[in-house]
Formats: sequence, structure tokens, C-alpha cells
Amino acid sequence: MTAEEKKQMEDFYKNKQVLGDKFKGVAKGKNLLIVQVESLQGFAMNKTINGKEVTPNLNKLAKENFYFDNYFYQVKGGNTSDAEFLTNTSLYPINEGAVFLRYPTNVYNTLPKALKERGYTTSSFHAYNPSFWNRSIMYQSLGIQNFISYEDFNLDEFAGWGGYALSDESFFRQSLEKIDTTKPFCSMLITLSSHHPYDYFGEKTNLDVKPYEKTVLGNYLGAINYVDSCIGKLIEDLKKRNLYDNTVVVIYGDHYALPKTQASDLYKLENVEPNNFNWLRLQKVPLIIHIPGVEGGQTISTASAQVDLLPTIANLMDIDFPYAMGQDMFNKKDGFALLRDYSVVTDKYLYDASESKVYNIKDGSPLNIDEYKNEIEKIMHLGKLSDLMIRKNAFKAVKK
Ligand code: GP9
Repeated sequence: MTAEEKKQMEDFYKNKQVLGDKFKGVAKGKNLLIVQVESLQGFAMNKTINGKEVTPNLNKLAKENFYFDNYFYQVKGGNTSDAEFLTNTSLYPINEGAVFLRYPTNVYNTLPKALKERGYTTSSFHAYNPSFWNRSIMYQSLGIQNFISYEDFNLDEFAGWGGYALSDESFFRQSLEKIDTTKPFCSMLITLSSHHPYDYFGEKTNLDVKPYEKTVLGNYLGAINYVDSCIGKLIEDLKKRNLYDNTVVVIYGDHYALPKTQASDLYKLENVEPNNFNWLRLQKVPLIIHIPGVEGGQTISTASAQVDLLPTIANLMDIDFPYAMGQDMFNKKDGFALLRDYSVVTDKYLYDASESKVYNIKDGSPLNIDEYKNEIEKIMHLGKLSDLMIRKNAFKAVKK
């Protein structure tokens, strides 16, 4: 890193403010279970189709716990692995290619490392080939001690991804059986059944998706309805094992369900005009946090994104984590989310980077870009700084 680059980095971290102490340490010493759900996108939540809820179990969890309904994904070329990266490091995944493939041996400050230092066992569960997305190498740099991959699961039932995915029901059941609960644990469960193209759910769901049957969207709604039922069973299983009351449970979607090229039915379902403003507004994923011993029942709508999850968990668990790029969502007041195409969503406006246009977040009416330019540039700088730090393996120098 040049001296100028190093200064940029140091200034950023030095000037980061503690936003408040709400919920600080309320989950200190508790277990942590993170469920990263494949392709779970925000629009599926609280949605009914032909009189039936698509995600009844997630809706109930959202109601009983803390539900972040304005939470954006920030993945780029690394898709699912980028979402893992964001959660584990609170850095932005690089803007070109996949950070898991390009920078797997960098030094990273991570949540698993911080928890390992506090006596936790850190594990990742994903029923697929361990070399996919270079996970087996990258997990070492992230401080994940145990990687439970498809080599360790009994592949007893397939559902999703054209029939190649271990069913989420079996995956959750087996994962809970494998977690060592004699010590505090930090376990991340990465699901697969709702992977595109969602074509495997005819018998697994009786959701009537008319008029979208046999379309990608219709198949997706069926797939998510199936995954939702598996999440319901996972929560029951946690309760049966007496884990629900001493475990922080975090559930979120990793990235979008439908690419822009397949979004026409989505606009129809949402009853909105097909345009960039509506497309960007839809790029949210649900986030639910269950904090044992803390009464939930709250929906938090401050604009936020995946980079914000780590500092939020760190605050709950009383972990000092100075190298987060994101902000603690329980204490953040002025919401913003920087998407990885450099679009920006705040509580007031949306900046569409592809057309350099600013819209009022409430109604999509155009706003004068000059009034927002400085703020947008400041927010965009975060993505550039993160890229720079990853490219230069900046934390290696910090560690020395
Ligand atoms: C496979 C899974 C793929 O391991 O992570 O998900 P993708 O990145 O294609 O969404």
C-alpha cells in the first residue's frame, strides 16, 4: 500500500463512530446460528398467493423477533460466497470476480476468528463439493475451524438445483445433529434447495401459484414455500434440543432470486412498472434476528445491507470489532446501503448508478443529482476503499 492509501484506510477506521449502545452485550456468551438461505429475496415475505402465505414460518419468526425489511444484498461475481464473505468480514466483496477465488489467502479480520478467541467452535455447514467457490481454502483464512461439506452428510434426500441438492429438511436435521453443543458454537448453515432454476418442487409444495405456474417465478414461489417449511422444522428442532433459548439465530437471504432478464413476472406480481427504480428497490433480502431473552416483535426499516450484519452481531455479543466497514443496525439512524454496482439506497433517495439518476425513495420521482452528489460519492468511496484493502492485503500489514 502506498502511504496515501494507508492513510485513507487508517482515517476511515479512526473516524468510525460508535453509534450507540442499544442491546450492547445482551447476547454475550450465547451460541450463534447463522442460516444463509439460497436466493431468499425480500418480495417473498408476507406475500399471499391465492389466499396462502408463501413463507408462513418466516413471517411468524419475523413477527416474533427482529425483522429488517429494508436490508439489501451486496454480492457481485461470487454470488453465494460473496454473501458469506460479507457476513464473516464486514468488507465488500471485490467488484470484479469472486473474492473467494481471487484472494483466498489474504489476512482477514473475521467474526469466526473473534469468536474462536472467546472459546467458540466455529463451523460452516454446506452440503456441496468443498472445493466449490474455493471454500475449503478460503474458510481457513476466515477462521472457520470445521467445514462440514457433502462428504460428511448422508445424502438421503435430494430437493432442488435440478435434483442435485440435499434437501434442506435433511440438511437442517443432520446439521443440528452434528453441532457440538458442549461448548459455545458459531455455526453457519448455507442452504441449497432454493437454488435457481427452482424446478423440483411439484410434490414438495401444494402452493397454488396461478397464474405463474410453470414460470420461473411460479417455481421459485414453490421452492421458497418448501424452504420455509424446512425453516419451521429447524426452529422446532432447536426448541426440542433446548437450544432456542440460548442461541442467537440469524436468518437471511444471500442474493436475488430472479435475474433482471427474468423479472417481467416479478413486476407483475408486485404490481409495479418495469423500470430501474423498481428493480433496485426490489434487491432486498430478508433478515431476521432472534435474540434469546430479548423481546422482539419489531420491524426495523432503516436502509442497511449485508456489510452491516457483522457489527450488529458483534454489538449483541459484546465483541470489540474495529475493522468492520458496516454499521450496527440496532444503533444506526441514517440508513444507507451501497450496492455492488455502486447504486446507493438511503432512507430518502435511491441513486441508480447505471443511469446516474437520483429518485425519491418514496415515490420514484426524479431528484436533482447535484444536491446528493457529495454524499453519494462519500458512500461510493467505501466500496472503492474495501476493494483497495483486499487487493493490497491491507490487514497483513496491520497485523505486523
Ligand atoms: C454451491 C452454491 C452455489 O456451493 O453456493 O450458489 P450460487 O453461488 O450459484 O448462488
